[in-house]
Amino acid sequence: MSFFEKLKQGLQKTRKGITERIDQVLVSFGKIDEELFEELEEVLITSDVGVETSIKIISDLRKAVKEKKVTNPQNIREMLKYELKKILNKGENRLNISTSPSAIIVLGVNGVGKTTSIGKIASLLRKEGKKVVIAAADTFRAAAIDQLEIWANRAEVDIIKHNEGADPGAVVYDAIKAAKARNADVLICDTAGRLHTKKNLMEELKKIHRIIDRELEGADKENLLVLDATTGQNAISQAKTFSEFVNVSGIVLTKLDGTAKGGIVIAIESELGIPVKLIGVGEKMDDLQWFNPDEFIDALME
Ligand SMILES: Nc1nc2c(ncn2[C@@H]2O[C@H](COP(=O)(O)OP(=O)(O)O)[C@@H](O)[C@H]2O)c(=O)[nH]1
Ligand SMILES: [Mg+2]
Repeated sequence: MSFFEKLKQGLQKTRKGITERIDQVLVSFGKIDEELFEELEEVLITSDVGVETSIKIISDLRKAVKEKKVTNPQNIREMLKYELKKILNKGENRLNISTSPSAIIVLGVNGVGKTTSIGKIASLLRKEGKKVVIAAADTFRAAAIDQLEIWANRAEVDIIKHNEGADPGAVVYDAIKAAKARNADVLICDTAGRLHTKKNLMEELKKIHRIIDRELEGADKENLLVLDATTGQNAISQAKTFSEFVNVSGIVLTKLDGTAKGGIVIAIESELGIPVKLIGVGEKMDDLQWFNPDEFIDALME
């Protein structure tokens, strides 16, 4: 199956939730009037696009329809696609990891898909010819280390681990040493999603950053926050919380295959101003894809 077909399949629920409903609206109107715009706006809002963003998209659409003197509702489809692409094409969606080594720190609450995404990212990067080292810095549970090791083996990359309960900073320190010694291109750090308190968690993340900044001075660094698309607006508030403590450089949005409200991608980009860099559309190794806004909208609305 091609990359694009896979994306389309992964977005099947959202295609039903957004695209089919948009098409139903468009066929049910004989002419373009205010009510049509309102119904389109409602489809977007109820698909987690976010209220403000939905209003902005429809307002731009309304202007474009007026300017171009469009009268047939069927012509709105392409125009709406254009508006959706426009709102998504604002940030840099590619990872900034051009130095060797560079570092990727993966953050997020428990269960969103950090560990599995790390395996998938490692595999994507390895296939691009990069040498990857993974740091098992979620030392909170032994199972987390074992799980990461399984994914590292699947991705055929190296992993540096300590025992359960070890200092995550020490794991990262050792992993940096290993990355340098092995001439690795990218170091990817797993982190704990839950500690005894939020304060502990944030202190630990800051410590990991300090070690990377000191030991990998001048290296490119990505702080990828993993969010679960099925949690909707809750994902937005998680992003806001993490952003208070660390500078999140990109989002990995997982489980898009599990929601009809994939509009959350648009809300994240426009409300948070943080670019989505990868999207997850399933549990298998090749189910995590680089996020390309134009392809995403094409797959959603083709
Ligand atoms: N359907 C689906 N499941 C996913 C996706 N990404 C992760 N998962 C599942 O989410 C669960 C939690 O993932 P895990 O990486 O352990 O989360 P962590 O606690 O953040 O490290 C696992 O069962 C994953 O297979 C995705 O894109 N789609
Ligand atoms: Mg984990």
